[in-house]
Formats: sequence, C-alpha cells, structure tokens
Amino acid sequence: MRFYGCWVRSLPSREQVLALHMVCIMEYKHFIDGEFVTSHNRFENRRPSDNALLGMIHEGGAAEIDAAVRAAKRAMNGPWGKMTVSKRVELLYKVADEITRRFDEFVEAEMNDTGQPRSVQEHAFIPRGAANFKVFADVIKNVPTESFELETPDGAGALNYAKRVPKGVIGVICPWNAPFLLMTWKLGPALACGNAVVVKPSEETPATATLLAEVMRDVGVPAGVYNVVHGFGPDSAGEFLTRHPDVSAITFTGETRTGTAIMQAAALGMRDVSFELGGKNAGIVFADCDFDAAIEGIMRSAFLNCGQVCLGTERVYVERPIFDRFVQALKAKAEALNPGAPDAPGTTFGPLISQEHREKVLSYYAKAVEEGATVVTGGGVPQMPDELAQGAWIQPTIWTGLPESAAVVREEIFGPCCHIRPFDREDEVIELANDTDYGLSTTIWTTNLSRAHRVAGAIEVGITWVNSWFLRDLRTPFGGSKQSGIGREGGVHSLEFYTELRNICIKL
Ligand code: NAD
Ligand code: 6OD
Repeated sequence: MRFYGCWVRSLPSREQVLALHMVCIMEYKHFIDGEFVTSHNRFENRRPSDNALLGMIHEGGAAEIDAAVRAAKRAMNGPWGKMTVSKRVELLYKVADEITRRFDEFVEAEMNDTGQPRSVQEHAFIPRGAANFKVFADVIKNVPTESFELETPDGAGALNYAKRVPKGVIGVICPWNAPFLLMTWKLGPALACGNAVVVKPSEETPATATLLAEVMRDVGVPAGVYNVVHGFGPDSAGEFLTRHPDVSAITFTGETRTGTAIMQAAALGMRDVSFELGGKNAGIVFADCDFDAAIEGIMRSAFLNCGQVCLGTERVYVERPIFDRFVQALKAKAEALNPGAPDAPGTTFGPLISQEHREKVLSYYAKAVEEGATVVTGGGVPQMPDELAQGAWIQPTIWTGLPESAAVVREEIFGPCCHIRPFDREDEVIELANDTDYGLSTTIWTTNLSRAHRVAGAIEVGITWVNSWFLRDLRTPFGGSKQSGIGREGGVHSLEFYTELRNICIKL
C-alpha cells in the first residue's frame, strides 16, 4: 500500500512512522489552481491511536484563501463554467471511479487521521466518497426545468421558464469525525451543479482532502474547480474563507457554536448558508421491540466511531418492563468492544480524535458522577498496551439515574457514552425526546407499526430511524431541526442550496 507517497507493506507502527520520516516527506500541502502549494507556517498532524507524528500540515491564511477563491472564480469563467452537464457528469463519474481504484489509500489515510478501525472506514465511511459523486451526477442529469406558456394581449404569447445556474464559489468547511464522507457529501452536489469549491478540511484530518486533490487532477477536473486550503478556524483559513467577498455560499458541518460564528460572517455579504450541526439524539426502545436488534442498534448508535457521530445516541429511553434487562445487555456489549490499533485484526473500537477532545469528554464523565449518576460501565481511561499508551483512548460509558436537567443529558458530548432512563408512556417519551435544543435524529425500536408511525411523526428532528440507524437513501433530504442545522441536502433538495434559479420570460 502507499503511505503518503511511500510504498509500505502495512499501516506503519509508531516507530516505523518515525523511521519513514527519514525517507518520506509527509506534508499536507494546499491545492490551489491545480497545483500543490506550500505555506511558511506548518503544524503537526498526529495519529490519535498512538500520538505518532504523521506529518506536517501547511497552515493557510488570508493570502492562500484569496488565491484559492480567485482560482475558483477563474474556473467559473473558464472551461468549467462552459462545460455541458453531460461532460460534467462524465468527469464526476471518473472521480468516483478513481476513488474506488485508490480505495485502500483513502482507507489508510482516514485510519491514520481518525484512529478509527479499518472495518469502520472500509464499510461505513469511505465507500460513501464514490457514492456521493455518483448520486449527484445522476441527480443533475435528470433535473426538469419549470416552464409556463403565457397569453399576451397581442395573441403572440410568451414563454416563461426557470433556469438553474450554479451559485459560483462555494466555501466548504468540514469537521474531523467522518472527514471524507462529510466532505464529499458537499462536494458531490456542489460540483454536479457546476460550482467551484474552496475546501477547508478540519485541522485534525487533512489527509483525504489532500488525496482527493490528486484524484481531481489525475482525472482532468480543470484547475481551480477543487481547491483545498489547510488551517484552523478562528482568525485562520476557516474564518478568512467565510469572510471572503467572492465566496457566494458556505456549506458547513460542525459544532452549533461554530455555525453561529460562520453565520455572522456570512451575513456580512448576504451569503447563503447550509449547516449540519450538533445533536443530542434520543434512542427510544419500547418493550415490544426485537430485543437483540435493539441492543445491537443502540450499541452502534452510541459507540460507533468512538461516539463521534453527530447522529449518535447519547440519550436512551427504555420502556420500564425491559429497562433492567436492557441496561445489563448494553453494558455487556460495551464491555465486549475491543479497543486497538486501527488495522489490527479484531479491533472494534477506536480512540477519540485528540487529547484535547478526550479532556472535554472526561470532564463530562466527572460531571456525571458529581451530578449523581450511577456509572453502569466505563467512566475513565482504559489500560492500553505500551505502543498505544499515548493515544486518546477512553472507555465506552453508560450512566443511569440522572435527572433530565443534568449536563450530560442536555449537552452534546461527542464521545462514546449514553444515559439510559426508564419511561412508562408513549406521550411521556415523546416529550422527553423533544425536550432539547437540538433536533438532528432519533432511533426508535418497536414492532408496533402504528406506534412507529405515530412516534416518528411526533419527534422534532430531521431524520427518524425505526428499527435501524444510519441507513438512508442519498436522494432523501438530510439536515437538522432546531439548533441542529439550517437547510436540507440530499438528492434534488441539494439544488436549492447549490444553484440559483433565474426567471426568464420570452415574448414570442
Ligand atoms: P468544529 O465546529 O469545531 O469545526 C468544524 C470546522 O470548522 C473545522 O474545519 C474548523 O477549523 C472550522 N472552524 C472552526 N471555527 C471556525 C470559524 N470561526 N470560522 C470558520 N471555520 C471555523 O466541529 P468539529 O469539532 O470539527 O466536529 C464536531 C462537531 O460537528 C460536533 O458538534 C458534531 O455534532 C458536528 N457534526 C454535525 C454533523 C451533522 O450532519 N449535523 C455531522 C458531523 C459532525
Ligand atoms: O450520511 C450523511 O450524509 C451525513 N451527513 C452523515 C453525518 C454524520 C455525522 O457524523
């Protein structure tokens, strides 16, 4: 396999990473106007599973953002702006095929950046990269235009129709938890609609955006269409991108608080925003559920990706007759998770993204105890073998016994933890689930079909799963209610954000 330009037999150990530094220049450069470019300032990229230094990231500032936005603007006025839809679709298919051809490299890159197990990357996250390009290529091929024939006093008539045009330069700001999936989820529609993009990947996960630049270049996406500038958020590449006057719209996935800052910057130029933000999602388990399926589903939704999934379940409500049995069964599942190096066979549980994030999650673990929680399992840091001891490891954790006012029941933690509370009535659990500032997702477990429809319709969230979780046709609308987001992306719904409608009326 290739490890940032060097051929290696398997994912390198911490010592091998250090040795590889002698021969590999592991640098994450910006990609601007079809070229990899450097900055004077650089910062470290470390692997969360063992804190090994993976490489140095070039830190972009106002100059790099300006160069990237200008390149994107030129691309819009060049061959890309004039390209037919069918040619664009062909190119996006080539991007998808090249991602598939280089699948292992994307898996390696994401495993290194996030520390999450190979199986999670191979089955859940990386395949979505290619799918995100293909789905929106297909959508754009089949978009109808609206048209009306008008009667006019002279009898000649007029034709009034709507035409969709790209918005222009789209700023794409990404988080670290599923970097490639979430970035391509925005790039697919942005490029299918004919825009040019400037991507600001998370400072924690630069690799797959950089690798994708090679793919874009190699399949012939014109220079300036896909630009990447690395850096941080406030007073760095992220903020400069949101403030650049030639950025027409900003699509952002990340924390709700960051969304507020970005919206303020976007307001300056009346720029449109599309936001996928935080969540404090409820899992609802009725006594009539398929018990084993519910345990498996809640286990995944609470602990996949070390709990760093915006759609994850941090609040679980279980109907009283099965409450004790459920808590014990979920405890057994959590304790059976196998933390380990991302590519070690049998690893089912990865670390948090960074030491800093672990401090935050551990502070909630302490707060839960202060607020009187019963710690069913976990609550601390696991003992790891020496080679992984420097990683950001944390135990999957389950609490019971807290009031709904407790911080760990109200605030998004973004770690592998959940609080479980019993309920007695359907109306009671609907009220509990809705008692939050967030509104991203819910997962409901029941075999009663009428109840499934009734409860699903009453929960104030963007997406509700019944007897499943993280399962979705990419043509359906995706987004959050309340403080979990603004707008919907997915299928034709993405066109609302990535295109502008022009009204043309022709007198015949
Ligand atoms: P974050 O908000 O800290 O950072 C996200 C990105 O924004 C990073 O690239 C960062 O550099 C940039 N940024 C930070 N401040 C900025 C500013 N002032 N201006 C411009 N850019 C700025 O989020 P994170 O910690 O990377 O990701 C975790 C969060 O993302 C969680 O809250 C999670 O719920 C949310 N998330 C939501 C969804 C969804 O679909 N709703 C999906 C994934 C993650
Ligand atoms: O599936 C998606 O398209 C999506 N945006 C998932 C979000 C995952 C959050 O961590």
